Amino acid sequence: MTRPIVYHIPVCPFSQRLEIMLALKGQSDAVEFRVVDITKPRDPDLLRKTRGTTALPVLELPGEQIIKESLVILEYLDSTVGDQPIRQSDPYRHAVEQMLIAREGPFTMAGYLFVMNQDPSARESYREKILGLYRDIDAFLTQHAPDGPFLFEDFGLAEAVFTPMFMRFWFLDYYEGFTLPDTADYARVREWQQACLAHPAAQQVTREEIVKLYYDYALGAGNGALPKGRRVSSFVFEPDWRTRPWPPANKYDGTASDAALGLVAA
Ligand code: GAZ
Repeated sequence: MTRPIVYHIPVCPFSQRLEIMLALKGQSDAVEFRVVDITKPRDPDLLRKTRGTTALPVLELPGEQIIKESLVILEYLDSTVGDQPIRQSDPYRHAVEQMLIAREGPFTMAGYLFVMNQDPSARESYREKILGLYRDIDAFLTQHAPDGPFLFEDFGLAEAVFTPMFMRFWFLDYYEGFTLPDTADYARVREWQQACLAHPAAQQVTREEIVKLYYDYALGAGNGALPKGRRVSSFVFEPDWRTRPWPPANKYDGTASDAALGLVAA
């Protein structure tokens, strides 16, 4: 039988959701992952299949049926791969996890805008914005899962959705000095975040990889775009991120050179 194909960017948080879910089920080989290099023009055949849209991940079923949007792909694969879904089977409990998942869009957007911000005077307002969303999640977890650490007994669907973002937000720590305040109004969400980050099914990326690859985001250039004065994206596969030095953390001082970043031979 031909396996479904996921076209993805290896370090993309949206595709890591799928990898985590498959790892939780012990079904990592049920899907074929095909890597797309977003620093290069998109393959015309894939562009035809996706009808001109470029956002990844995309799931292709045998027969060229295409499913877009990570949360939709996640639920589809959860229903069709392995013998038991990770989502809650009880309708009320599933509604609870869906309410939490409904918060991921604004949460992702807040972190994304914060890391990409180039105006030092706006930092505090981005910080306040994301802290407010963390407090909302704290209140939600305190209401529905006071004992923790997860929303239900085990790491599940909501955790698969949020964990990749918690990991991407390592770049907020590095480039913005942003961490959760050590106060009671964040205690429950901090516990959740830490348990998510530590789970063995969610170790597809490391802090070092995130910080190095997302350097261009910190300079305001997202999705494989290039900051002014640079010719090589921080998302390139070669040279491998492991061989590159840690980027400068002072994002408001302009870009380091391709050479200083280890993106080209010095
Ligand atoms: N809603 C879609 C989904 O599948 O859930 C979003 C998919 C998406 O934006 N994919 C990006 C993409 O394909 C790659 S992942 N872009 C190329 C294109 O042509 O559209 C990282 C973040 C973040 C948001 C996005 C990403 C990221 O906020 O890696 O941290 C910076 C893009 C935290």
